[in-house]
Parts: sequence; structure tokens; C-alpha cells
Amino acid sequence: MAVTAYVAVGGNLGDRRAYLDRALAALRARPGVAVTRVSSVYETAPVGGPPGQGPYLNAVAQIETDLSPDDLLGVFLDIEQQLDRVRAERDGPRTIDLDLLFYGDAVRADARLTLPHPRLHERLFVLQPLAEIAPGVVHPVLKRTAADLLADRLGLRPAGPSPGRELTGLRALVTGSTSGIGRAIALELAAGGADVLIHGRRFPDAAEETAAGVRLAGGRSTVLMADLRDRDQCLKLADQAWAAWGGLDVLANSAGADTLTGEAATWPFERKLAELLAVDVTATTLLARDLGRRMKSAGGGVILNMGWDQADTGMEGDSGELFAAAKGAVMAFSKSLAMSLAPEVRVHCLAPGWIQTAWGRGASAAWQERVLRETPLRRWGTPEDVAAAARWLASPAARYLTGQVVRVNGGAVR
Ligand code: A4P
Ligand code: MG
Repeated sequence: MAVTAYVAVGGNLGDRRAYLDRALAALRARPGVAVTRVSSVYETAPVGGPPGQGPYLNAVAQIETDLSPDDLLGVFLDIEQQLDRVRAERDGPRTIDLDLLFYGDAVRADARLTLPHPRLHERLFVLQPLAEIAPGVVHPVLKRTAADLLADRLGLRPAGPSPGRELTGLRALVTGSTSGIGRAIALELAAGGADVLIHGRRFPDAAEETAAGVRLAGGRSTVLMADLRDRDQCLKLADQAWAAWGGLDVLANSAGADTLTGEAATWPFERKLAELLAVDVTATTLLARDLGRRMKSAGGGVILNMGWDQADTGMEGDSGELFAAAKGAVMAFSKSLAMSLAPEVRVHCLAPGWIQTAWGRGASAAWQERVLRETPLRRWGTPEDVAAAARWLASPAARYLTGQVVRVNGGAVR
């Protein structure tokens, strides 16, 4: 799913809540659209339109989509029609209205579509729900965040971090954040208000792209490149990360060797094992020990390592054995490190299950079927699912947890 977009949903005719819920359900059911966040539902006084019309219900949804803006608009019109929308007068009462607020940072104005939505910054019924779910999203023309636009419109602004920006002021390093789970964690920590250092090995352009995403969410970001198979580069990365902003509050060790796709898939077992041990185990251990000690001396921090849910339960085949050896070690190490670094630093290990990364997208029909069969929540996990757990573990809300292995696996118990 390539682009993050925001959709305003509202209506003031008939069973308003049912129409709103049905509109969201219809969006969710569309191929190429994943609804990733939905605001509270607000009852709002009508703005404009004929006198005497009833109050609206309004909400905003965040989606990830592969569809073009035009196709998305087509989907909206389709859903509106399906839900009894009749177009009579301008700003007249309606069962449901779907408006595209932002499509990434696209800017456009023609007969069919205006992006960003031309009136969004004037309207509380849009800004309030938008700022609730995406306070840091930046209006690509006005160059202001949703939280700022709302504050302007209200004539008041929070003096401290808002509830949706619980990581404000935290400095994070996310290793392996050029793609997949690491990238999703970097962007999610940024959405929570954190500054995020991006790390990659081979793709500086992809690293810069993630960094741009962090800045779009309102955070600071810098790229650090390092080959974590090399001990000296690990320790240098730790030094650079600590020096960048004068300390670090969150370390997410999500760099892992990919031995499933590309040329590495053809390597013999022992070479794959060496690669996994070097990157997933040794680099994680060195970085977590080095930066963990510094965090402890500085008085606080959170370390998140990356395990694998089936390391505990077992999985047949070469890949099962390889990942179990590497990720089982990371899970066990994390618990011991949590003991060493308590009480100042909290240490956790995320243990993702079937997450649809590059390998998962290309997996055979038999694998697709197996994943659904073994997962009670009946779908592949997404990098964003893992990132949501990471954000929470990094937040003050998780203050009384340490040494946990958190299985982000759709409930799979096998
Ligand atoms: N269009 C252009 N840009 C966009 C965009 N970014 N998203 C074109 C969606 N559509 C866009 O819209 C007319 C045409 O605008 C679309 O076919 C598309 O080609 P429409 O939905 O038929 O007409 P509308 O909804 O009456 O107009 P519009 O411009 O969407 O109005 P608003 O700004 O949505 O205002 N008060 C409260 N409390 N809550 C409300 O939700 N809504 C309105 C409608 C007025 N007052 C309200 C509320
Ligand atoms: Mg509209």
C-alpha cells in the first residue's frame, strides 16, 4: 500500500450512525484500500447550506491505498450512491458525504478534484477529528500540521504535548528502517511525536525517504548508514546516534538479515546462519548493550528488539530452524538485558507472526492458506500492526512493563 490518505465522512439524514458505519465498512471492503485509523464520531452543527437542517455526524479515517486519487474519488462516489446519496442543492442535507482531505502530499486543482480539500483548514468538523488521529500530518500547501490548523481555528493551543503526541521530546534510533517493519516503526514513533534517526545499510535513497516521512510528521530526522555485520560499524553507529541529539530515549533494533528473498535465498544453510547470527543476534546485542548502558546512566530509555513468535513453538524446515536459532537468542537476551538495565531502562522484544513483507506478498497459494488457517484474526499482519505495538511499548503508558516478549501475531497459538 503506497500512499497514506485521509477521508472525511459525514452526514445528517436518516440513521446517521448507521450510514457512517456502513461507509467505513464499504471502504474497508475495497481492494487496494486499508483503513488504518478512525477518529471518534463527532456531532456537529451544520456549516452553510439551507436553514433548518439537522446536525451532522462527522469523522475522519486514515487509509493506506494503492489506488490513484481519481480511482479513490470514484470509489467514494460509488459508496455515496450505494448509501442513498441524492445530490440536490449545494451543502444540502445528505445521508453521507466522503471527501478526500489529503492524498500523501499531493497538490492539485482541476474540475474533478482539489487536493488538499480546499476548505478543510476552515472547518472544525474536519480539523478536530483529523487532529485526533493525525496531529502531526502536514498540510502540503499551508505547511502547518493538523494540530496547528486546529489550534488556529479554535484560538487556543495546548501548552504541552497533546494526548495524540505521547512521544513528544523522545529521541529514537530505528535500525533497518529503510523498509518493512523498521520503516513502519520509524514513521509510527514520529506520528507519536518522536524525533527518529533512520538507519540503513545499502539504500541511502530509501533511508532518506523514510527520514522525509518522519519530518512530514513534524519530527527531526537524520540518516545514518552502517553495515551491522561489522562490529566496528555497530559501535560507530551507537556513537553517532548518541551524539546526534545529545542522547537517545528509544532504540528499536529492527535490522535483520533477509535470507528469504533475492540472492541470499540461494545461499547454503551455514552462510544464512552466519548472516542471521551476525545481524540479528550480534548487532542487536552490541547496540542494545552499548546504548542501553548510556541510557541507564542518563536515567531512562526503552529498547525494543525483534524476535519471532514461532521461535517458541517451533516450525519445520530450514527457515524455521534458522529463525529459531537467531530470534530465540534475541528473545532470551532481551529478558536478561531487562534485568541488567532495570529500573531506569525498559527492554522488550516484539515477536511478530506472519507479517506480510516482501516475502509474504510473493508467497504461494498454499502459504497464503496456511497463514489464514493458523491465525485466529484471519489475516496477515502488517508492518503497521507491529509498529502500533512498538509505539505503545515506547510510550509512558507502558511504564510498568519490562522484559516482555510481545507476540504480535493475530493470536496464533501453534
Ligand atoms: N471534489 C473536488 N475535490 C474533492 C475532494 N478533495 N474530495 C469534487 C471530494 N470531492 C472533491 O462534491 C462535489 C464534487 O467535488 C465531487 O463530485 C468531486 O468531483 P459533492 O460531495 O457532490 O458536494 P458537496 O459535498 O456538497 O460539496 P463539498 O465541496 O464536498 O462540500 P463540503 O465542503 O464537503 O461541505 N456541516 C457539518 N457540520 N458537517 C459536514 O460534514 N458538510 C458540508 C458539505 C457542509 N456543511 C457541513 C458538512
Ligand atoms: Mg463532498
